[in-house]
Amino acid sequence: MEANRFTKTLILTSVACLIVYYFPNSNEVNKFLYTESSYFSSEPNPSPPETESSLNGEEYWSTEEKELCNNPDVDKTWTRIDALCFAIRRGLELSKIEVISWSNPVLVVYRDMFTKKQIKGYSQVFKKSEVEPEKVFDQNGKLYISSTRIVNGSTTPASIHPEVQSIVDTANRLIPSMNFQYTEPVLGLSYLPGGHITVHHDFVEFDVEAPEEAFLDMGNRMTTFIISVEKADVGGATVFPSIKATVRPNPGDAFMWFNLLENQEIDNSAFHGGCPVLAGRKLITTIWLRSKGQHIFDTVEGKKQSFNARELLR
Ligand SMILES: O=C(O)CCC(=O)C(=O)O
Repeated sequence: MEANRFTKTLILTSVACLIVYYFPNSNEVNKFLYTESSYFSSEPNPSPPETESSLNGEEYWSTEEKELCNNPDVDKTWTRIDALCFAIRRGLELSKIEVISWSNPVLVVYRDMFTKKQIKGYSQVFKKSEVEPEKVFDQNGKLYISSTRIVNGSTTPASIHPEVQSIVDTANRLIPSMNFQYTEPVLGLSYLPGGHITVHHDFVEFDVEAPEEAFLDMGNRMTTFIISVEKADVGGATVFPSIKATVRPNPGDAFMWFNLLENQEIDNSAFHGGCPVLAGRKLITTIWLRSKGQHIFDTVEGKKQSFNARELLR
């Protein structure tokens, strides 16, 4: 019954999105308002783990968060009534954009933003990089390995790797309302089975994490932009508990959200986590866009309020 409903919804939304994606009016934002669902993904009904997991760090996941990751009855992202897909054509390039959440926080998925060549290029760069377990800050600003963040990472700076520069250039071109000039070095993260990052905020607590002056200079992590490079066979979604949404991107897709309010204070709705990978490997690359140089501040009111996804459709 549920499967039939899902199949019907998937077909309807896929057809709707395909119409919007492939027959857009020239240089116009095309909208299609769904009556039922507008989010679709190749994995909306992930299989729950077959055995009781013995995940290192499982105690940091609430039951609700774990269910959002793995239980299709709880994950209703694909039925969100306000979600919309858009097709925006800029020159000959078509952006396929799914707005999952308009505000509190903004959550937007960009389907097929990157070519297979770009994704393969990134994979090869990461393979050759020196990868180490990710660390977190303790209360005194010291880095340590924690079971809240079980993932291997490596920075892959665009200034060194033309393959990474190509990815940054594409994102900058296809999201004109965001400025990719002031970012942290592009970070690759590889999750093996058992890998995960518990729910957290990307906003940097300057006093605890004691960053260098250059870090402070660019402002805080306004936006997180994540590109899917490899998808896990089971698990490995990204959850947003405040809006009960789960993103399950395919390689070549990207997604983005705002960590700051319009007045640059922390947006407390932007908590998120990398769900446990249960089989296979997940590889993502993260770009943190800092608030310095962002033209978006020219168009918003700068109030103590969450951004609106409208700003990303300009
Ligand atoms: O792996 C994910 O899906 C999220 C990654 C993340 O939250 C982070 O790098 O801080």
